[in-house]
Amino acid sequence: MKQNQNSLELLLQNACGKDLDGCTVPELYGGLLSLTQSMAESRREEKGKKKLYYISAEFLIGKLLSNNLINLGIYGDVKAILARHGKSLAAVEEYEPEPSLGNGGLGRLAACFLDSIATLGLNGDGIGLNYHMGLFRQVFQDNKQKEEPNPWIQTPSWLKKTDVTYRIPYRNFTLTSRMYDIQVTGYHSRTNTLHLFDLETVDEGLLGDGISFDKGDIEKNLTLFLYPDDSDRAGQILRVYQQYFMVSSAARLILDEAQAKGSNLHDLADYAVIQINDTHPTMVIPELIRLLTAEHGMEMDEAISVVTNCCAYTNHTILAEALEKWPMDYLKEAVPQLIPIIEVLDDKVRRRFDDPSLYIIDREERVHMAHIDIHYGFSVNGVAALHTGILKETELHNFYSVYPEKFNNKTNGITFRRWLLHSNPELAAWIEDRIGDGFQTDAGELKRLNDPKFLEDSALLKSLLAVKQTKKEQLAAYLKETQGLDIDPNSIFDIQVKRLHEYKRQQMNALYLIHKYLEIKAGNRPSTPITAIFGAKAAPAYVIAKDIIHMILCLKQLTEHDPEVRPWLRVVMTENYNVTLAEKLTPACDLSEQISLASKEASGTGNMKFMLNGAVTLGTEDGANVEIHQLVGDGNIYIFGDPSQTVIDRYRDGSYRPREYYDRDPAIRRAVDFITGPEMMAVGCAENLSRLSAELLNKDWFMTFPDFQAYVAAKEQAFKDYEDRAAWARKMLVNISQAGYFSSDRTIAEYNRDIWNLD
Ligand code: 26Q
Repeated sequence: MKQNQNSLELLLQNACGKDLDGCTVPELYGGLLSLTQSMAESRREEKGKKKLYYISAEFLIGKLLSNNLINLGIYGDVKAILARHGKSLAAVEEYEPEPSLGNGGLGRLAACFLDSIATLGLNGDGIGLNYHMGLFRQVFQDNKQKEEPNPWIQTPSWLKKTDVTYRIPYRNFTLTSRMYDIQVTGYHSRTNTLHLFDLETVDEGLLGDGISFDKGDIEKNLTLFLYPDDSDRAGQILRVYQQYFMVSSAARLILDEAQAKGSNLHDLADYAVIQINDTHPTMVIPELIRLLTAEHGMEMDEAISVVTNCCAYTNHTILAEALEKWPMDYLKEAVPQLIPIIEVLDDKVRRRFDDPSLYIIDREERVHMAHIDIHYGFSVNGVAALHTGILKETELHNFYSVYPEKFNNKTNGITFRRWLLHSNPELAAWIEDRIGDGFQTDAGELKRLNDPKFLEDSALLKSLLAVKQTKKEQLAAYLKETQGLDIDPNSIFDIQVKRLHEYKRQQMNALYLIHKYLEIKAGNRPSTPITAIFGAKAAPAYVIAKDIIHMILCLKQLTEHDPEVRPWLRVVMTENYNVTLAEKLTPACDLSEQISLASKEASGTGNMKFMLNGAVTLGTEDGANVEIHQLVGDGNIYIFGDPSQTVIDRYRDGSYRPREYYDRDPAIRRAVDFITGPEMMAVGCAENLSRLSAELLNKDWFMTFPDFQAYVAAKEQAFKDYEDRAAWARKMLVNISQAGYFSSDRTIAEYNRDIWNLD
């Protein structure tokens, strides 16, 4: 080890270009970056004929340095070397900018998958876009969300410019895409690549106020932003331009690589399998068909069948509004060359089936992207058992009837390297002391913790609680330092962090907090103080989501300034929730809020991260919560609320009237009235609070009222159970022991077994 450290130290010194003692944090960062890059490079191998291309509009990769050090097996050594020179690796980690190239779950999943693909030694690369600004930076002003640009590309960078360029044709002009590469290190394994395409003429000077910019000037703005606000036509068309830029570059790369390996393109499916991450990359299907026919002389029918045998589609949502349907007009304006192909694809469908729900082009001349994927791909998968079931039985039932063999489930997973080894080394060490380090590569080994010899050992349970306490203290210190937030590590940490969306029901959590606030005012104090922690960004144009943030921030202000309530209930909302913050919040959580309206959350992945870190879930029977419930059993999870079938039926018969619940239930009435009551009005903005209250009373589209009482009861039960520390620690341990199923290594092994078949 010492020998290793000595040679590593020399390498690092060389990479930094000077003695470590004299290095600043940016210099150490630069040195470590170039050292890891060259170590990763040496782990590349061209293996196997067939390659997976995971195409995604988002890769929410988070910071890379520590993850790479861990995967290369040198994290401990580097930390020790720096320490010997009086330097802190944590300071270098803090300095690294986070690439926020994703919105939420779908983007983070893509990043976890890349880690597992490399770790399992599979030949598979990611393809996406190099947005200059990641997802906006969120700041709070006057209890409201404001968006600021979030540039992340600095020198030095993990991005490597390549000499691969492609000409991308649009209706009126042609752009040149250039490929940038980021290495993807596997855990003690090979290195793969994330290819991010960019446009060199992008002009960051185009930025206006906040995150506004001139959407018309495609040549200057194409890759400027991740998902520019698409609430207007210009934004939506820009999205079409972006998607085509990504998939046309991808299609050319895939054909080039296959040909270089000896493919005659008729046998493309032996060389390439393409996983389409939601519908954002769907245009790769018509684009590949176009290239095969127009540039490689293949007959249309054959091209269609070749492409169909290469493409597999993952669905991540059943919310109708999130299913992409592009008006033909948009496509005509941006990418007219795809229109004849899409028409042929639609025509073939019409000849085969006389069911309009299966058509690609609907009566309003909109192109249903998911329908292209299902007809012209060989696999369709959902991301949790319940979700896939709903796709088969409800949302995509008509497709399932004609293509039952295409449908399959792949329950999501998370990489344990980032979400345990990196974010919670204390817990990883605690586990290793009990069952050895086999769980690092075989997550199923965690099951060995589910043993009476551990579950009944009170000293051991105490030490598990001590790890949790350490992580809570670390989080409290971090939030104090970085955001000026004051939280008490001796309180219960009740955490809901995820994108702000009505279906995820942060508003129901907020209604509970109002309820609790009023109970405390009435003298009903909890046994242990509660800290409710939120973290969430709202889409810039999503009005009600922003109103919900406003309500939470007002509640924060109220509880903070109320001496009767403050000792017992704190409400906090972390600013700019991102991967870096998630890594700090996850290990510190006691109660994990997964309270989406049943049937709406396709899977969730935060739920898995919390479980792995010994939090107990408070959730509905939705997404992967269903599988968590099955794995841990009734006693180790708090499940409440109407089941998905009840919800689906209620939507179908249109019978839900929120006002009836309001009139009937005094607790609901009291909480809803509070939103527009004098206390809230004194700290908040009447327009936002009234709009939110009216929305709940007149619409409540995601049915918070029907689940409210059950939610309050389940939460109170959880808080009560928390008091028996040994019993709670047992629940924590059962959760950790059953989390192995949610390793993305398992998920990726299943994708490979059932869909990709890489050797
Ligand atoms: C679509 C059309 C126009 C503009 C934007 C979009 C759009 C953008 C992002 C649609 C969907 C997304 C992202 C979806 C997403 O993150 N889904 C989540 O995927 C996770 C991984 O499978 C699941 O765990 C979550 O349940 C699911 O919500």
